[in-house]
Amino acid sequence: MPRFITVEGIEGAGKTSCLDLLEQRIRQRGHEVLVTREPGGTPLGEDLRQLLLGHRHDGMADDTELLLMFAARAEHLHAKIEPALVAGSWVLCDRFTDATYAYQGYGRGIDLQRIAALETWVQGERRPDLTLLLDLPVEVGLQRAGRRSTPDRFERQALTFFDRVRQGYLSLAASAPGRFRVIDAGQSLDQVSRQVTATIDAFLDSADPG
Ligand code: T5A
Repeated sequence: MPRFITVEGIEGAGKTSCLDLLEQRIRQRGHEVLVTREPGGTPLGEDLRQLLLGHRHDGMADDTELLLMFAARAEHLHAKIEPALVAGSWVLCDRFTDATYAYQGYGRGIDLQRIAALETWVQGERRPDLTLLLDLPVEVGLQRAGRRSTPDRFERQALTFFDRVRQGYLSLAASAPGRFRVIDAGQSLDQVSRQVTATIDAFLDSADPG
């Protein structure tokens, strides 16, 4: 049965290298893999991503931001994720609804129950089968992200915002230990890769025993 796997973490956590490694290991076991991202993943979703991350709408209301995230997600599920799973492909997604709980919920302060209501509306029963949370100190993540590009609308938030996001992710992981695997992403790339490999190999073993 195809599986839906998501990768989460604050900015600069190292999701890109983690996704590459996951894709490689899953393909080596003979599975098709679709790699995608949020917000985005479809033409409409990528347009919404520009609106969400760019600076043209810097003062956007928190609820607008939340609804645009879920609008992009509805399109993504409808046009890409669900068809891929139905066709038998595994799906690897760079961020998903845990990011909404972490950023719009814990970060912006939107009531988590309102997010949960949208989650049920947009996703029905669809939830990731496995989520890797790349956890690291906020200062380290932002320093890594900052070395690479000019800050987007989220990267301009204060350190305290990202502290709330990080703690939010850790609370989500603690509340769903069966789905989450927390990776210590503050270590060297080699050490992080070893943890990611061990995690996905164990998951693959349990997904296709024998
Ligand atoms: N968002 C998203 C919400 O608010 N709500 C939502 O519902 C969703 C879905 C998306 C933004 O949208 C927000 C969250 C985000 O702010 P994004 O571009 O998808 O933006 O996410 P970012 O986190 O901004 O992406 P980054 O590219 O910054 O993070 P990555 O992918 O985790 O970092 P990566 O892999 O590019 O690595 C960054 C740098 O660090 C180096 C890499 O080589 C790279 O240069 N690096 C390491 N260096 C040393 N040691 C290691 N272990 C390293 N790992 C990576």
